[in-house]
Amino acid sequence: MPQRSLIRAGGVLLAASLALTACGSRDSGGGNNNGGTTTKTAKIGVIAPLSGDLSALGKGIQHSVELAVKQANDSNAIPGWKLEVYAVDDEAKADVGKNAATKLAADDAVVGVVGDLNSSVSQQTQPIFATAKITQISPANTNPTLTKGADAANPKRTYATYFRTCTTDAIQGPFAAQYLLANGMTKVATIHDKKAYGQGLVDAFTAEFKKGGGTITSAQTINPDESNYQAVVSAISPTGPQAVYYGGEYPQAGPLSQQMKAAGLNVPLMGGDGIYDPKYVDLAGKTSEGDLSTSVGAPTDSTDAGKKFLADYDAAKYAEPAAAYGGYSYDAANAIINALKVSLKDAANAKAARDATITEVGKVSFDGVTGKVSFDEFGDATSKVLTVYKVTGGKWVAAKTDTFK
Ligand code: ABU
Repeated sequence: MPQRSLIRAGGVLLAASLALTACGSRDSGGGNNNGGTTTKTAKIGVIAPLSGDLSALGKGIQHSVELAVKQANDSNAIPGWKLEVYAVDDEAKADVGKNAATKLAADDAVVGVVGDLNSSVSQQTQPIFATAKITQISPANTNPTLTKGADAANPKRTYATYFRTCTTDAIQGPFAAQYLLANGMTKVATIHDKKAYGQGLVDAFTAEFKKGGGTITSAQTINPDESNYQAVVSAISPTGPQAVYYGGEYPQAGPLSQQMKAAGLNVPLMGGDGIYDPKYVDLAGKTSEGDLSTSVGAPTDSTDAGKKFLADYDAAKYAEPAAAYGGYSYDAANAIINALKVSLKDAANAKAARDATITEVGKVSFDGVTGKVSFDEFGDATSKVLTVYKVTGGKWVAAKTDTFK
């Protein structure tokens, strides 16, 4: 493993690596004689935004995978093998993600990857991992086309190597629509950032909202590279919405909420999991009180398994919090680790286990920190739990958790 990657992979692994280096050098996925016992190395990649606006989420993904790998190594979960984390930065950009995925695929020791965060980035990395026969599990991609293809009426699995532990916007958008309708909000304006996630989320929301008798008073888009949304706010204000539904992420949603309220449009902004982060409240300011989001799963601290994960994460003293996708990343890493218990058993090296790892990940079924972890025939998570959060007292507070029906 290149020294630079080890540093990126976090202090715990850096320390582990230095200890291993003291025992002798090791090749990529081959054997290493460590005090008379041969130990082979397999790597789990992390591909996520580790710098830039979304790095708060990306770092939580990275550290959660590091925690799962550390626990697996500590318990000697795969006899004869040590796992390492190889983390690369996709910067939340499709072209950067493509290069980062190519780097991971070129390392023969990589057998599975957790990421990406952004659906628009995974659209570019999926074929790279598929060609290399590397299992990819996203803890955060919610765009439905990544698993079922573009034709929702005739779903076809896109890549046998791709799985996700979170649910999709085909469920998240309608869940939000039903919540607003149930709370008497029948007139809503929509805005999205024209990216795969934002547009898909708003489309799914709109279909369910109209089906339930709601009216979309205005449908607008923004350019995510801009920060002044006055033109859009001016366009939707006269249409009298009771809420604004936003498809996109918190770096744009926070300022949008702030500018809406400053212009006198005092209605809640609601978004999906892309705005469920404390940074949204920081950016939107005090007037974000009452704003809403949905996010995948139940709140992590609402279950015993989730509480234990968060306690272990705190004890490991990572520099950044687990954030919205920590639990899903930890479960994704453990899905790969569970598969590796079978696929690495008789493998001569890590690369030789890639094919079997894909098959074994498809078969996993275990109680994770986000609930039961298993995948359907498309690679989607079988769990359909979502939560609505409301900004209350300056932070996100769970308002409703349910299984989508
Ligand atoms: N699921 C929200 C953010 C990531 C995505 O683009 O899907």
